[in-house]
Amino acid sequence: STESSGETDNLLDGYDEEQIRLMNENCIVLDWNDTAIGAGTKKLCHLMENINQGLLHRAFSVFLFDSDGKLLLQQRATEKITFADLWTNTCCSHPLCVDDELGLNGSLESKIEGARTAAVRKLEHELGIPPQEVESKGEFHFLNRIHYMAPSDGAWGEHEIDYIFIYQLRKGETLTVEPSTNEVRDIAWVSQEELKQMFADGNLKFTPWFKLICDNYLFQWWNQLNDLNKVENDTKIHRM
Ligand code: DMA
Ligand code: MN
Repeated sequence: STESSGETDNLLDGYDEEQIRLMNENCIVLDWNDTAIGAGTKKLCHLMENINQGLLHRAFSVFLFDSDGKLLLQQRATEKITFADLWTNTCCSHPLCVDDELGLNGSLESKIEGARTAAVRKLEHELGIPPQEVESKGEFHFLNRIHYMAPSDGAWGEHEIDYIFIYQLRKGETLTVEPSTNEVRDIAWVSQEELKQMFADGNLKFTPWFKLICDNYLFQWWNQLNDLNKVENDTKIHRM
């Protein structure tokens, strides 16, 4: 069902109007093999009471690197309903139940292409990066899929199969980045050392999926940025 139940209507009281509106987007509901089995609103998919009964949806995470190997991070806006104010990777969101994001023939290739289309859409929406720059100045690499669950505050949380992408800017290219204040509070371009210093700073807080990906994969990938073909296109779903 895509309708909200009466008992959960008041859960959104007091939040930002734009973020409440986005809770009506239709996420892709999945079985544990990443097959689309229906649609569910973003609100429905992010309520722990549904997640605790197994509700799972599709997501993507982009790690965007400049040609010097610096990673673009964002601090989520205070307006976000889940994981507000936390530092995280460049951009995360959900492919929606629309033709060009669903992966229409059900193959992994078409699902990756759908997630990539959603990534281009949200790089513009959250960070103001023009799609034509994304398409012309660098390349996406699909790394793998990570299945994880993480509670946020109160009633909200995540339970996703997350398509992980590295985007690499080509030598000499730069991107226009103009963050939307409703989505992003701050940004930073960091080296591996600078990110490790951020992790060591007790005043900074990070999203659970970003920590998970950093602890298990990111630094290995980061050391292979010039030779990603050895690590990309892993078809396995990694359960964490
Ligand atoms: C959801 O990200 C996706 C992952 C991988 C956590 P999000 O909460 O930033 O989604 P949105 O930007 O659509 O609110
Ligand atoms: Mn989600």
